[in-house]
Amino acid sequence: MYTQALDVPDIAAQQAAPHAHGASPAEANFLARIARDEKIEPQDEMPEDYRKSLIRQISQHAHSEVVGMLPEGNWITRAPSLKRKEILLAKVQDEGGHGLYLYSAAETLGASRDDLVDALHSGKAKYSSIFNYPTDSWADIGTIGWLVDGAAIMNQVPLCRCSYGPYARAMIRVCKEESFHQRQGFDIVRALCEGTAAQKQMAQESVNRWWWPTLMMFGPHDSDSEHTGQASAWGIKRISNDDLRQRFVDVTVPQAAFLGLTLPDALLKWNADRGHYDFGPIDWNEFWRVVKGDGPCNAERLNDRVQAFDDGGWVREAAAAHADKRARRAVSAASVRIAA
Ligand code: BYC
Repeated sequence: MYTQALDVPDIAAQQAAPHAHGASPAEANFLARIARDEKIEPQDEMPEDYRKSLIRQISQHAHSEVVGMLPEGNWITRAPSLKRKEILLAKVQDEGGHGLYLYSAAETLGASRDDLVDALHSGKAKYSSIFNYPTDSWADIGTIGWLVDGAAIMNQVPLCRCSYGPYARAMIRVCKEESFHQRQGFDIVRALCEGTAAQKQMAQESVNRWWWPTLMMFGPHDSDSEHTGQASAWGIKRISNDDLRQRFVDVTVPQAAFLGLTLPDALLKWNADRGHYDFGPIDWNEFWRVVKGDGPCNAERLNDRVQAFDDGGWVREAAAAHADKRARRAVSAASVRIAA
């Protein structure tokens, strides 16, 4: 259900034209390319603000993938069977891989990996609010896969069509892997719902905790979203925060019904006039508190990330020494060939 390509409206084509008015020839050319839905590649001319905005979004996305390994990593040693452990290990490794593709995509825009990582470690850069909540039970691993990865796919499928080539291409592979993640999560929740009453209760309790934070993943309402207008005009954002959130609610409600679970929102109700589910208000105070560093696990997540980075220092040193040795060997082999 999450993997199918979304019917994406061409926001860029609709919005780029007005911005071309009064633009320099270089900007007008850039906007015309966006309107034609051409991919912008690293060597192409691009407005400085476009480059900066992409570095902001892509690096925060990379940080989210890497920090996102922590809540689930917490359960690798406690997975209930060898099969579940293998699947979870593979999923967490995938998230690390997504972080690496995304840091590489940001580097194509001239960003330095060290600067990006420093920004995360110093608390300057954001990462997704969702990873600042604790994983208290095994059911949380299922809920993260089902809801959190489900929300991530909803947001990321349109990014496969984003105007910046390296980001769009990275997203294609990421979405394929996220689709497996979503299914494994759904499978965990389904197994719990088909199990004992206590197991089903564990699933329900987990969904009660994760539902609202998952809806917050899509970001502030469109009316409060600082970047949506410009990001849409540049073809980075194809669907707005509120529209993605609504699509997510619409596909998830029937899934919860299939599982026999209740979503914790008394105002959740099908609205035949709109052709969508209505849902209750989001607690934006909680959202901004968590985004600004005061969520249940913000401090723990950053400490763990910094610790993991420091612990991996010897690997980076060894890899650099190995690359240096290979480079020196290649130079001496080339000079032997020239001499011969
Ligand atoms: N959490 O103007 P807005 C995953 C910030 S990884 C924190 O709407 P924009 C997974 C926003 O950055 C999923 N901050 O921004 C991994 C901005 O602040 P700055 C991660 C948030 O960029 C492992 C300010 O609020 N996905 O799923 O137009 C295991 C104003 O917002 C959040 C991505 O990163 C938030 N939830 O739209 C399992 C996708 N929401 O930057 C799963 C790529 C908003 O001005 N990113 N903010 O300081 C995007 O699509 C967009 O950046 C967003 C926000 C929709 C997130």
